[in-house]
Amino acid sequence: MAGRKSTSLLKRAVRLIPGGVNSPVRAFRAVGGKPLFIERARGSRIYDVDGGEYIDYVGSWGPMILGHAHPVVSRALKKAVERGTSFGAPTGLEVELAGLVLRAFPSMDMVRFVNSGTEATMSAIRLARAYTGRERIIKFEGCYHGHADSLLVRAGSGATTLGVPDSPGVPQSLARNTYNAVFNDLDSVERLFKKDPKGIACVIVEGVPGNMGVVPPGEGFLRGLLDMTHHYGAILILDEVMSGFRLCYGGAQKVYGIEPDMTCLGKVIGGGLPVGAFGGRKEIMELLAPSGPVYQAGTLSGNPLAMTAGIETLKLLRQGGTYRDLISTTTTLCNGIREIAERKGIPCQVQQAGSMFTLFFNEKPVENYNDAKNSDLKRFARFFSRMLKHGVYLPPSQFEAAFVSIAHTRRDVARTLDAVERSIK
Ligand code: HOZ
Repeated sequence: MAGRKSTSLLKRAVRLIPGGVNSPVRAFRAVGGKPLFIERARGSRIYDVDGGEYIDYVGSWGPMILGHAHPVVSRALKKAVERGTSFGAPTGLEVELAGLVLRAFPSMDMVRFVNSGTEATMSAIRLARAYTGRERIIKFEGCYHGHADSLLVRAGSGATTLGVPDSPGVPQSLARNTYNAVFNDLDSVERLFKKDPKGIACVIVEGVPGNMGVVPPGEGFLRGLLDMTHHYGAILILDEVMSGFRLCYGGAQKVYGIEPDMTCLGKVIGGGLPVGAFGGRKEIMELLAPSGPVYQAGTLSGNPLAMTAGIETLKLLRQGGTYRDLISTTTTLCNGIREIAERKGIPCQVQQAGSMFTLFFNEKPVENYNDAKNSDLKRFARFFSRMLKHGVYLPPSQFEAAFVSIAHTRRDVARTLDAVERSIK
């Protein structure tokens, strides 16, 4: 619950910043109550300005896979700060992180770093359009790929949370170039390709959607999508900004055994600093300026702090046993929640993908956006508030993923399950 200091900061913030926040979902509008203003975080815990301590399952919306303020990352960052925070010129750090990323994702021959997932998807689509000479794109209802104009059409995450999946301000002329298909439904994709077989540049899809809550792809869906996309001469862009290092070291493409033409990354590869990346086959990537004519640039792209945090994070993640433990902690938590809900007769689905999960208050498994929207949102809001009261900080929306880190201990899981026991009604 927001205390005195959070409440007073919010009062000031709303006068200075729209809605008092710099990204909408964190304003708690979907769950009621007031947002907590955070002062610091360490390991699995965050602490608000009123001294409240919470077990954190937001993890800055994904990046904090090592837990907050991991000592190895913090030490490296302190040293990097002393050497200068941005040069606007190439560094060895960019080459090192590029090497790590490309080794983890063999489908990518080359990669470019940007500052956010939004920049990554927006730039990947520009490249796909240039490569194919086509204009239209296919995305999936409820998938969210950042807030570039063409992608705010039936978008998930905050856009759905706030009831604006089609944002005002997006020109009709642009929105018309974005087709929406139904996730987990290849027929819905084929209908679009048949309607416009030579006009579609690319299909963009989240590796495992987390922005309508966690909705894993069904058996053969991603493989079928890749084959169909190629059949019609288009490009498949796998948006692994969220799923990238959350399922395993190598993302959804490794788990589901596909080689997309292009991949977008973010979150974990920046170790908690602002980073995005897009990459793919050489012949596509070499169209990018200055190798080729497709323009894309950024003053702070590849800056040494973000690169340092990313390098240290990936090096720690690649150590043997890390994912086994992380996923086992997540599975224990998800099984525990299921067991409590079942015992109490509460209809809910706990959907897990690696170290991401969502608890949907829904009678049946959630396979697409419509299913997700049919969840009991009021019950979710009540559950969220009770969990917060019991010291557990969950994403403040049904249409988001919760994230577990390697800093979450068995004791954290036990305390979280105790909070679930008291909160789920
Ligand atoms: N849209 C992001 C989550 N999928 C971030 C939300 C926020 O920071 O408010």
